[in-house]
Formats: sequence, C-alpha cells, structure tokens
Amino acid sequence: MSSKPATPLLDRVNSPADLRAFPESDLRQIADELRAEMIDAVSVTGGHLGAGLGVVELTVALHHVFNTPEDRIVWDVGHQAYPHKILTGRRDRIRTLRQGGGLSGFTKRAESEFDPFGAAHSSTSISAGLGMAVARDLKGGTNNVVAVIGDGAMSAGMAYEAMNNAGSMDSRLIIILNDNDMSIAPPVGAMSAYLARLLSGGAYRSMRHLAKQLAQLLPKRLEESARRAEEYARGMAMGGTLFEELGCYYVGPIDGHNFDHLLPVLKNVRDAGEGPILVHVVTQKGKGYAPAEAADDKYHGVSKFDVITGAQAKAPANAPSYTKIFAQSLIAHAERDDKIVAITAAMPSGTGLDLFGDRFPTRTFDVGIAEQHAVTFAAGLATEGLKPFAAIYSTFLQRGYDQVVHDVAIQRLPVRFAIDRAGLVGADGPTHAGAFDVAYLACLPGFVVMAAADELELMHMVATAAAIDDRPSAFRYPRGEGIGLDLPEIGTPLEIGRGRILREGTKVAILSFGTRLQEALKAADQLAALGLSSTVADARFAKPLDEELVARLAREHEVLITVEEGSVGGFGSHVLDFLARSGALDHGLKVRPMTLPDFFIDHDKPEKMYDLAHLNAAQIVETALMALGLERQITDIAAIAPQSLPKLV
Ligand SMILES: Cc1ncc(C[n+]2csc(CCOP(=O)(O)OP(=O)(O)O)c2C)c(N)n1
Repeated sequence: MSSKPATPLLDRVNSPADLRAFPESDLRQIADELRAEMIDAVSVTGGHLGAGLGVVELTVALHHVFNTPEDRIVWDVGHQAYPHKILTGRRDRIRTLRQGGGLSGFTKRAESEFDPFGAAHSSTSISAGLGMAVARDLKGGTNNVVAVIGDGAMSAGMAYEAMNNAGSMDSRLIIILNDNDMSIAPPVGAMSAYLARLLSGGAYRSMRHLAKQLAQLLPKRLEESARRAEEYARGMAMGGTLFEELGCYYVGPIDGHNFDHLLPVLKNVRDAGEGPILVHVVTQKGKGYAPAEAADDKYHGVSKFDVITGAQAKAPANAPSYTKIFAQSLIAHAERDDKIVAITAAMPSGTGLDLFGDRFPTRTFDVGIAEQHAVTFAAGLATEGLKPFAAIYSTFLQRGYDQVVHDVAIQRLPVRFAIDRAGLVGADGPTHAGAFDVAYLACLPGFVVMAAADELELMHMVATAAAIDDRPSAFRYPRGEGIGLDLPEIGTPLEIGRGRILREGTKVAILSFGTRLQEALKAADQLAALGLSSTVADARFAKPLDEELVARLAREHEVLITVEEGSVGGFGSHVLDFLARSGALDHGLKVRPMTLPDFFIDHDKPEKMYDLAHLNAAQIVETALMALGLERQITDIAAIAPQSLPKLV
C-alpha cells in the first residue's frame, strides 16, 4: 500500500504565530520538514549543523507553547538557532547564513525581534535571561523568559553564578538544560558525569512512559500545589539535587525529540509559579541525519557538504594550518622537555591540542568551557615548576582577563599563552574575531607579547615561549594556513624584544606585527614600482618593543607605517607611545598606524573583511602616498595599468 506524500506544512509557517495555529498533531511533520530544510541550507552554506539538528523538536515545541517574541527565548551560544531562524521569518534568507551581508551564524539582536539576546560565546543565557525576568517584574510584565543552555555550556562558572543568583530570587525564569552529552568534543568534568547519572538512574526510562501523567502532576502554581503532587513529581524525577540546592525547581529528564513529552511539560512550566525552574531535556546532537549521528563530532561545524553522502567539501590546503604547526611544534618541544604541559578550554581540536593529547595524554588538560579557570589552573601549574601552554583563542581569552592580570602577570608566573584565531576569522564574524589580545596583553607589565608573521616564525615563537621561564609570554597566530614555507624539525628561540628587517629602503618604513607582513612586502613592491623606496620590518614583539629598531626606522625614513591585525591600543599604539616619549615625533616624522577599524566587522569572506579593515597591500600603499602628500595621484594610479605606472619621485 503506497501512502500519499503529505502536503508540506512548513511553507505555511512564516512566523511562530502561524506555527501556533497548527494542531499539536501536525508538529511532527513540521519538525521533519524543518530538519530537512536546515540540512539542505547548511549543505550550501556550511556552518553549525549538529547542534541545530538536535533541537529541532525543542525549537518547534518552544515556539508552539510560548508566545514569542513577547516570551523571550535566549539560546546559549546561539549556534543551534538555525531552526529557530527558519521559524522566525528568516527562512527566505537561510541560505545566506554566514555569507557576507547574510544571516549571522548566531543569534543577533539586530537581526530579529525573536533574538532577544546576541550570543556566540557560551554560558551567558541564564544571566541574560535572569536580567530579562527581573526587568519584566520591575515593569509589571507577565511574559515568560526561557534560557536554553547546553550541557557543554554548563561547564562554565558563569552558568552557576547565574543559577546561584536566580535561586535566591523569586523571578520566574525557565531554564532548559539541553543535554546531548556533547560539547564540541565529548564533554568533560564532574557535571557531565552528574548528568549521566541522572539519566542512568532509571528515572528517565519511567519518565518516558509517564510523561503525560507527569504533566498533570507538576505543580501548576508551585505555591498552591498540593504537597503530595509536588513531592510525587520531585520523587519521580529522582535527582537534580544539585540544581535544587542552587534554588532551581528541577524537572526531568525528558525526551527532547518526543512532542508527547515536550509539550505537556513545557506548558506546565509555562504556567508554574515563582522562581527558576530547570527542565532537563535529553537530545541527540546531529539527530535525524545519519552522517552527523555517525560522526565523532556530530557535525558540530561543517563546510559545504553533499546531502546524500554527507561528504564535506574541504578546500584543498596549500599548507598546514597555523593550528597544526603550533601543535606539532609544541609536541617537538615536549618530547625534549617533560615539564611542558598543555591546557585547552573545551577546544581540543580547534587548538590542535587533540594531537598533543594523543602523544601526551597525561600532560594535556581539557578543563571544559572554563577559560577563567584554565588561566588560573595554568598559573598554579607554573608555581610548581611546570611549563604550561594555555592554548586559547584570542576571543575566548577575553573571558579570563582578570585571571591573566591578577593570577599570572602580577605574580610574574611563566604561563605561555598560545593565542589562536588572532585577527579576523571570516564566517564566524565579530564575536569570534581576535581583535583585542595585543591591546589587553601588551599593557601588562612584564609580559612578552609576540605575533608570528608566518608559520616558521610561529615555530620560533613556540621555542621562545618554551625558553621564557621567568615571566608570562604570549604569541598570536591567525586562523587558516601558513604560506607554505619549508620547515625545520623544531624552532629556535628568538632574541627577546628584537625585530628583523626584511627589505631595506629609504623613504617609507613599513613595520609589520604579525601575518600582514606579506601584504607589507607586496605594498613595498608596489611602492617601488612608483619609485618610492621602502623598508619592511617585522617587529616580532609588541612587548618588549624593539625600541632600537623603531628609533632607526623613524630616523631614516620620512614615513613610518605600522600594520597589525588588531585593535587600536595594540602594537601601533605602543610604537607611537615610544616615539612620542623619545621625542622622535618632534622632527616631522609622519607616523601612520594601521589597525582594525573602530567598528565590529560583520562576517564575510576574509579578503573582503581585510579590504573593509583597510589592511591590504593597496591600502598600505594608499596610506604611504597620503602621508607623503601624493594622494592626488592615487586615483590616477588606480586607472593606470601597473606596468605603465609613472614614477612619482
Ligand atoms: C566562552 C566560549 N568558549 C568556547 C566556545 C566554543 N564553543 C562553541 S560551542 C561549544 C560547545 C557547546 O556545547 P553545548 O553547550 O553542549 O552545546 P551543543 O553544541 O552540544 O548543543 C564550544 C566549546 C564558546 N562558544 N565560548
């Protein structure tokens, strides 16, 4: 017997209000269509897939039960919000995800009224949700606030700070703990083990059968509920003591893919009384797409892929990534020095420390999404004579800043910070850009701050950091591949605070800090074609600054341009500070710092972002010409074929 294909329903959902008009019996079909739509969209854009697949039913149920956008749904991290975006009026743009001018890969206030809070860094949802709930109470409102947080995000201290605070307040806040037993890598730590115990306690199995009855048993209004019913509901849940001790009413665990379980429980907590309620929902990351379910990382983040086979289109790499070179380099040093240990905050594969961990399992520490702890933990290791390398993305290290200052810098402890994803990062956009690390580290007394200009330099900087054992050090390197250099087996320590000159000239000095060096060299070629002789130097260190080099460049050139992939307050600011203090600016030197601009650059292709940031060779040339007062020729130059460029001087 052949069954007729069902008429598509998702096409009739342009907003959650449309979804709420459907009977509950249609939600299964809508969820199936939503899942297929998301898979298809991400197959053409790439992006975060596994997390969204796991919350398809939860997303549909939330928008069906809650009156969004008046009721607020705060998605933690926001990388699982693609199904939410499709249901909230953004389906027509879903294939622009993470593309220039298109939808963000995370929740974003500017994008939709259904995104009440922007996210991307984890574990903020309960704090933000509590703020919204308290604001509602002060304003006399009645709307609901729902924070959806993953088990991985629950490894961060901030989540507990928020629960601790919420537990002592009467504000009505619903926290959905989306427990898929995965972070990006398998989750680590005692919380993960605790959640697993809640599931294995037998409660989950009985709950599956009793979910409907449970809905009736859950307290309608906690303060009015019959004590017996409440006790029964709590007894059935048989756990959650930790959350209860923190002051949250614990409900669960329930099956997050089953509407018969989800809907009655969500309706019930919606109608419950005061205080925070935590609903423990069990889901499967990658659910409903076989290749994702089968993959180790559950397709957390994917490039474009073939929907039928799941095969991802990986761009052919010209050279190994900086991340891999860092990892291999660190392994090479650790082979020779058994004091070297490595720390990651839930990013073993992103930082390359999975490779280090394969080689040195007992010397590798994944502390969970806990950058603050990672930094102080590393400081503790250093006090005992170990040589910790904390490999943390620039953007995530922001979260551990007080620990960097107070626990590392003030005590002058030799913690080595391997700062990956320094600079612009492309599709992940401004939340993930590594823009501020030079500014926030090079201002700290005693710190050594380096930036690698290429992969060989990175190897030397790993060696340098390994050798620095009397103070903190940091070296930054970007996302992506190196420039394809032949590499030695191991790097050589650099002289601390010494830069290098790559090309000698007379008129313009370009002093680069980091991987924009290649653009600086190209700019020098273009300037040479215009008859302008330039020097190109690689500073290597923002701190200690190579003052001798800077003074010489200032003395011997008419224009000094600094170039870096970081914010104002970073390398260029230190150069300017030195020049001003030393009097080098008193004699007509033209200094032009080139930094990231004073606005957040939206996600796009890296080339376009650099263009917008004015950090390409052409813009270095333009800056030099403007400084020399030759800007009138700029438009002429653009119009002329490079081979017939006129000599300007
Ligand atoms: C402060 C911070 N550190 C690291 C990350 C990188 N990161 C993004 S998602 C993720 C795992 C989140 O796991 P979970 O909360 O369980 O969500 P799931 O992807 O499993 O749905 C990590 C570590 C981040 N977003 N923010």
